[in-house]
Order: sequence, then structure tokens, then C-alpha cells
Amino acid sequence: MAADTRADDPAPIVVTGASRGIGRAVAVGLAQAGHPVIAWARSADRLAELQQCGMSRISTCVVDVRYEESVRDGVERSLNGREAIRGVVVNAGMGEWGPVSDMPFHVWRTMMETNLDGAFHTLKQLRPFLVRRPGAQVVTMISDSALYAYPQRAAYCASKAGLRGLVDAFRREVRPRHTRVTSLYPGRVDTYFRNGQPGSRSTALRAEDVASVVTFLFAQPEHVEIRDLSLCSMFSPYGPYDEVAREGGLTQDERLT
Ligand code: NJP
Repeated sequence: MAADTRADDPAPIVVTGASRGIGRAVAVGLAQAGHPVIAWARSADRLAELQQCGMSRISTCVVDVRYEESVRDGVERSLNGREAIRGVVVNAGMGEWGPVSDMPFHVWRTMMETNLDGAFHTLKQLRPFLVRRPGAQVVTMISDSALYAYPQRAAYCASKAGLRGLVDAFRREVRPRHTRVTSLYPGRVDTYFRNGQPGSRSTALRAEDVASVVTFLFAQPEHVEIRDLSLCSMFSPYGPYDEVAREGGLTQDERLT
């Protein structure tokens, strides 16, 4: 039987797409919970700002997950001789909406390269470091768009459905080595996604909501495997489910029925 989570475990957790949005909140949340964190993203300035926010447990590395060489180089530079990691949060991603008929091929390709190739390179390059530490964890930021198809989102849905398949197969490959793999399926989150600004999607989940779920996952004892987790705001629809809780709750009449 495996031991419980080791509180003083010095092995770091890699978070991809950690310069802003969900990834940044996850990096901060994990560091606050006591984990050493390695934050990856392309924007050196935003990574520098993340490091300056007083988080001595966070180190950073500029990595573009679309490219195998960049990920390989990032692994080498950020792990710096370490043999094992505590886990990875595969989070880097992007989305652009548009009908198939109007979508330029380069936009389709960029979504595939970022959301799907990026996860492939990350999982492939980090696998040896995961399996050397029994109980290591992989958390992947998938989407309700992997479970339900939406018009205007064919490229994003395809990339996230592909990611779901990749992650489910990877789970079976590494489970015998005691690596745990969780697929997260968030609904709308109030971030910079699709050129948004935090605050513009007030009914959505906050990045910190998702981060607290990720921190919870990394606090589980090593025999606990949480495979799939859907999460959404009560004030946003999820997949085909349009029903939303109303701000302010039910009226007096509704409470009686
Ligand atoms: O988006 P945003 P979210 N290489 O734009 C990084 C999924 N999701 O936090 O490289 C490396 O605020 C980028 O950094 P930079 C979504 O599909 C979201 O909402 O410096 N990093 C930034 O840190 C995605 O997988 C919603 O530009 C790359 C981060 O990714 C994940 O959640 C709903 C990169 C994006 O931050 C985080 O998205 C849902 C690259 N090539 C799933 N390209 C939602 N927000 O509603 C981008 O179901 N990044």
C-alpha cells in the first residue's frame, strides 16, 4: 500500500501555460500549498512578474509547447539535473471560434499544435520524470468542448476531444508505474481566453476556483486516483445544459413550488 502524500516532498510540479489565467492561478495555489512549482509559458515578461510576486517556490522557464525542441530544451533547463517530478498540470491552450467554412487553415493548425501537439510533447518529455516518483500526478485542462460539440467551435472541440483520447490512453500506459492522471473538464472560466479580460465573464468560474480544485487533487493520498472531473459555475450553462441558477436565488413563489 502506498504512503500518504509526503508533505515535505521537494519534487516540483510543472505547470504549462502559467503566465496568466488558470495556469497562473494554479501555479500560485500550488506554491501556497507548499509545492515547488516550475512555471512554463512563452511570455518572459509575465513569467518574470509571476516570480516577483513573492513566490520563492516558483521558478520559471520560457517554453513554447507547440515545438518538440522547445519542450525538450525546457525540460533540460528547468529540471536542471533533477531525476523526478511530483507532477505536471497540462494547461497551456488557446481557442478561436468560427465556422468550418470560414476558418483559415492556419488557425485550425495553431489550435491543434497548441492544445494537442503541446500536450503530446509535454507528456512524452516528462514521462520519465513522472514514473520515477511513484504516486506522481498528471492533471490535464481539457474542456466541456471535448464532451459536447458546439457550432463555431469545430477546431477547439476537435483539439480537446483529441486531447481527451491522448490523456485516456496515456493513463493506461503509466498506471502500472503508479502515475495518476486526472482529466478536468471545466465550463466557462473568466480569464484572458479568446482575448477576454478577467472580469468580463462575471457568471463564469474564476481561475482561482479551478486552481483550488487542482490543489485539492495534489493533496490526495497516493492510493487515490481521481480520473475525470467536470466543474462549472452555477451561473453558466455547461455543455447542452442551459439551466442556470439565478443571481439572488429563487423568488418567494418559486420556493413554494
Ligand atoms: O486562457 P488564458 P485560460 N506554449 O488565455 C499559455 C482551458 N479552458 O487560462 O505563452 C506555451 O488566460 C499562455 O501563455 P503565453 C483552455 O483551453 C479554458 O482560460 O505566455 N504556453 C497562457 O499562460 C486552456 O487549455 C476555459 O501566451 C502557451 C495560457 O496558455 C486552459 O484552460 C474553458 C502557448 C492561456 O491563458 C487555460 O486557458 C475550458 C504555447 N504555445 C477550458 N499558448 C475558459 N477560459 O473558459 C498559450 O473549458 N499558452
